[in-house]
Amino acid sequence: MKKILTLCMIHNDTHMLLGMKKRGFGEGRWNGFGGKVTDGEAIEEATKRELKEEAGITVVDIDKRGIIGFSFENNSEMIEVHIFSACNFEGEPTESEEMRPQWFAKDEIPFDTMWIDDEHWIPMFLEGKKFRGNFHFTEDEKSIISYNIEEVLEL
Ligand code: 6U4
Repeated sequence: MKKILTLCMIHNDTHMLLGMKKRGFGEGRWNGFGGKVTDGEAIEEATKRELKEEAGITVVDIDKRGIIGFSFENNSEMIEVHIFSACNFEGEPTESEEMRPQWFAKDEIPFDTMWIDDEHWIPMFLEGKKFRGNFHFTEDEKSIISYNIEEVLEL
């Protein structure tokens, strides 16, 4: 079984908007905004819906930048996260039940309090690259058992 999730990184020249996940998968970590793609929904559509629900903002243009597969020890479920970039949005980032938004300088991304794969792909993201990869985690989601990540020209 493969579950498709979206993740959108909002950023400008100097800062990135992250949200503190208040509940559910990834609770207690800073992350981009996103969630599950529902039946019949296009991935881009789901990305925009989640931005509205989780941060109260509306984006028009999003750019797909990465696809990463995640798997966990002793768990047959595969997760595929589609990662997007957005620079322009309407509305004021607002705390929701799920996320507390905060801006971070691009050279002060809080990797210590993020998913541990993030430090492997966020630098590529910030360099404007597109990428594809896979990460296999321990059951407790705290360590990477194996991974690969590479720049691609097309997704
Ligand atoms: P609800 O809405 O409560 O049923 P929940 O289980 O909280 O869903 P959801 O929908 O918020 O999960 O989706 C999880 C989010 O976490 C998605 O935006 C994708 C992102 N994510 C999952 N694994 C990740 C990882 N290893 N690294 C990362 N983001 C990840 O940076």
